[in-house]
Amino acid sequence: MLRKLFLIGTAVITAVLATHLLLNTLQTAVAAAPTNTLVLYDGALGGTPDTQNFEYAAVNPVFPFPPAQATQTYSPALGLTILDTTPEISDLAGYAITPTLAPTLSRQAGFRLDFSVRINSETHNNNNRAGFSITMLAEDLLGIEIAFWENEIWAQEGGNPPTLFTHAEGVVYDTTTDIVDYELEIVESSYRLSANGVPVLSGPLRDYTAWEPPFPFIPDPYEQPNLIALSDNTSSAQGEIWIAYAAITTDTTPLVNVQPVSLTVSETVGTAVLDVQLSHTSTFTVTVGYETVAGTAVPGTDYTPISGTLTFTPGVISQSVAIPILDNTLDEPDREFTLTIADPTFARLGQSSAIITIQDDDEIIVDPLMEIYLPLVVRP
Ligand SMILES: [Ca+2]
Ligand SMILES: [Ca+2]
Ligand SMILES: [Ca+2]
Ligand SMILES: [Ca+2]
Repeated sequence: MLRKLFLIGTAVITAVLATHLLLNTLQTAVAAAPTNTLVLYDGALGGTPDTQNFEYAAVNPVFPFPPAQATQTYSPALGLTILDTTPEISDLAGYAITPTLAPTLSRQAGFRLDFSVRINSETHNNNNRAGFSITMLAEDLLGIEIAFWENEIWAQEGGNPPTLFTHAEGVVYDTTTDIVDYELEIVESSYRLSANGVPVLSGPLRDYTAWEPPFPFIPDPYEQPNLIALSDNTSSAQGEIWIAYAAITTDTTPLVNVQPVSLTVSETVGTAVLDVQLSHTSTFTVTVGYETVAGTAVPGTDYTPISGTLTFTPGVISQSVAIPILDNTLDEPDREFTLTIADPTFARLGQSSAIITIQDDDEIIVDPLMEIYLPLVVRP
């Protein structure tokens, strides 16, 4: 029944379970980070995560609520924090991002949690539980909870009971041998986890909001927007977890741009070639639609209209679009039309249109002799 309790809304929890929670109320921002990256914990800087941008809580939720025996210990020699919930399996303990520091986690813009962790030991008495979990929820509460065992990393199922919080997709992985640099990225309706730069697990985001706290006075973490938590959040598992680093980066999806913004070609050119480029490569497959839009240039007369979808597999950063330009022999003004891109997936629109100007190359050649003998020809 008390299978999952959580570590957020600490003010509320404190008021209710003050004697059972260890809270650090002083938060210290860490050193300046890149513009869209917030370092939540860097063990190299010293101290436990709650001395940086996390809050810590530990609780034994089993009546009569004895003090939690879980510990967090900073190891100067290792430069990391050891979270140990092995003394009492029913203890819950771990970290959640300080709510006032949480950035908006937009699925459309994408976001990624980088974390460096070693599962030194983990045991569980329930196939659907793990002694260490990463929980990350977007602003709209869709997200993913990733469970860590010694020999497997797997996703918690969402939806409604009885499938809610059951063992979903997973990958065999040895989490125990060393610190592993993980990246958990969420874009649109998907998550992707990589370990030391290698993709290991991916799947759809889940909705965990159907979970309800066992007591009405306990806040529901799965209703907490922009949640990032690293914890043993179950009474059915325990572990010793080494936590070295965690950082959240927002706006991870690339911008997709048409280049150049304007292009002038002769009507004899054959094809006008433009590039559609990503601002950086993606670990997801990016798609974007494109089409030509008539201006003073007439489709079918001045150019052949085209439309379609470009696909950028992971690692691909640029694609060409070739538009047939139609030649003629008419002396005419320059004409223009537009190439537009729209409806990107796993990317955001940047420069979304380019103007193509078709230059005329024809002149009417007036033969002065024709003016003289033409009348002679047509008149009897
Ligand atoms: Ca709920
Ligand atoms: Ca536990
Ligand atoms: Ca021509
Ligand atoms: Ca012409």
